[in-house]
Amino acid sequence: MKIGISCYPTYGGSGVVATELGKNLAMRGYEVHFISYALPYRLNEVHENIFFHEVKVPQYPLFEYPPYALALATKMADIALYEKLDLIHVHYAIPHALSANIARDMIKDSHPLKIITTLHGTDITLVGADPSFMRITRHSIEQSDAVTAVSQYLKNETIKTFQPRIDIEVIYNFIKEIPPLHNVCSALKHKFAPGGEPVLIHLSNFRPVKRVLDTIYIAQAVRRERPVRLVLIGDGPDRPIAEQKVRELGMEKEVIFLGKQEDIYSLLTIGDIFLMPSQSESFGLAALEAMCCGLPCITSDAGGLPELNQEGVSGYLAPVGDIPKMAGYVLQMINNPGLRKKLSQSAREHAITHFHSDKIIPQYINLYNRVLAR
Ligand code: GMT
Repeated sequence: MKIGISCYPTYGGSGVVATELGKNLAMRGYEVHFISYALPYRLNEVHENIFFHEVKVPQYPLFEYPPYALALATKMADIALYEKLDLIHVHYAIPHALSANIARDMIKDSHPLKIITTLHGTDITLVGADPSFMRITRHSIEQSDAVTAVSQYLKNETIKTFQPRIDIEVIYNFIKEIPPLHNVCSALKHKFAPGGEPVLIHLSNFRPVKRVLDTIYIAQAVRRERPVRLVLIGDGPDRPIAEQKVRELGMEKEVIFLGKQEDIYSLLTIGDIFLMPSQSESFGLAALEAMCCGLPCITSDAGGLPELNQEGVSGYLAPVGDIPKMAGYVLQMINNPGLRKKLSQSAREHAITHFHSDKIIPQYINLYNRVLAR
């Protein structure tokens, strides 16, 4: 089977899922063609079944807004025709699903092309629900041959917002590998927490929806009782205000900003507890990655997070913005190392049992086969 994959290549969950899915499919013998404006950030290995096609948008003085969706549609049609793609799997509805629709239309007399659309989160809850994009998002979803959502919550939101005339299947995010736990980067851990302080970790693209400031307030509340370190991985619009807040609170020694990083699995192993206090989260891939590195997670109870984070098994949940409750959970674990260790083991087991790629990827393959057999 030949599969096209389109996604945002930048630092973010939808691109990570698309890229890891493509890499896994290639390992299983499928030919995979990534189509995007840049090399996806985790597409960092060579494989005989993986190809990358860059979309270039010509600049022209008339184009105040360069028409990426059109250049993408043209590239998708070209690749589908010349490489004989069976299907194109797009991640994040806007604009990928629309571009795929246009591509399929352009080549329909010479080559059949099926479209699978995976909805990831803000393509439904924020961007797609905006009146400027609502009708085109519904249209793109309905014109797909199959649609998946990364949680039951996101499926429900999609139905509530768009009432699309197409079924939506839930296929959860997955973990690609199980890192060995003894591989802790101990030199790094010692550098960040020289006195053996517990290390809290947060990883995100620092958009307002992630509530990065809450992680700082949690660390501030915890340090009133116990010394602690907070390591922040990632970058984005809220980083400057987060840095400013840390200076205002005089916590420069306790809060470490690492910026964007590639080797997430190694970095996660230096942590003791993972924080995800998001305002909204359709699934929470970063928390899943943390769990499989043995980090209990303290998350908000927003969106699809309760489908991932199981209270008392993989960590704890609290209402959005409830800093005292989240800080209380951190202290509970810090003060009771036996509890933290037990949660560390059960979080990892939970991640591996329910969200391993061997369980999730076959669900996508099964969907591809069903769509192609229609
Ligand atoms: O919807 C977004 O914010 C974009 C997307 C991304 O590219 O970062 O994140 C979403 O997709 C991930 C992968 O499916 C999910 O694990 C994240 O929960 C989800 N983010 C939100 O819903 C905020």
